[in-house]
Amino acid sequence: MTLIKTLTGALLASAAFTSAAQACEITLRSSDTHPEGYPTVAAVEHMGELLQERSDGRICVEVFASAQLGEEKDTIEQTQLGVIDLNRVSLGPFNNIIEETKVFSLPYIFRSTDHMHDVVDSDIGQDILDEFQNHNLVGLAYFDGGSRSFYNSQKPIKSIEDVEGLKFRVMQSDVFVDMVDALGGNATPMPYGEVYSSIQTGVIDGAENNWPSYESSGHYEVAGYYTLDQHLIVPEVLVMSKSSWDNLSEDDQALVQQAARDSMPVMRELWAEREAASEAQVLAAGVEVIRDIDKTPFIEAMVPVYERHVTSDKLKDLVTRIQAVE
Ligand code: GTR
Repeated sequence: MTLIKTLTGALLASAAFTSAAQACEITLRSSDTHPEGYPTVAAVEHMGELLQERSDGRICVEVFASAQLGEEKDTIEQTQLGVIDLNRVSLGPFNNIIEETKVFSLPYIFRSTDHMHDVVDSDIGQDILDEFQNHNLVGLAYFDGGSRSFYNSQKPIKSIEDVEGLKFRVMQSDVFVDMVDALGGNATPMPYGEVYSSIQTGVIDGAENNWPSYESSGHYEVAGYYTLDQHLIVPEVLVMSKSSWDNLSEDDQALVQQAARDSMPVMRELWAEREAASEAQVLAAGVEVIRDIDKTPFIEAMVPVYERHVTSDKLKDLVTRIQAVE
């Protein structure tokens, strides 16, 4: 009897699942380099739930976590081509494709996370999102990426002099290569997924990232010195393929846009929780964290990076507008 009940229950459950799955007329495939449970992944899943509910089950989102669809640079190309519908990525890998995104990737451009939020929530944020349209993409929403700091396997970095000669992986953007060079280190651009083994085998000495990525990638296991110089606060974005967007009716486009926007406050909350949890986990593992570093020499060293990358009037104007946000 119990077995029959269980079997019937299982059959009913699978029938319900099948009909729910069948109800999705449109399934948007979404890429993320982070694992299940990471705030960006959870935020896009939340967006999918909102979308499914508001479209009476017609539009669904399927998130492929843990770089199942590829590393960020490749998935951006695939999204431009319409092979991937949605992509949650850092702005960094867009720098070499969409010039205007550089202004949000400049070291020390944001004074704090609050400043970054105020800027991305303003018309400046919208102006940058609008630029994606010229590159076969639609910019939907901003997510948090915390502040990024250096970690390495060799020694505690206590001053700018300690950076000299260290080899750091950076995201694939010329801004970040120049940033590390300006600090006296050697920069190696490489995909995120190769960093762990590259540190382990000594190809590089370290990398730079925020607490949640440092923790979830396991980089802290191979690079146990983390210096909170906080050189970057790079917002992350959720973008959609322009061709997938164009396949939607105007009403459905509005639903997608609104659900993406509504996932932002949820993401911010999840981010704050995860930052604290990741820090606690990494500290418990015995990582040496250098907190009281003098950032002034780091900030001063960035002048040539700004000179090299902020050349057009358009970028200069964007930088002035960002700095003017209180
Ligand atoms: C993470 C970010 C990812 C990716 C990664 C990296 O903080 O969330 O999108 O850009 O850093 O360093 O490649």
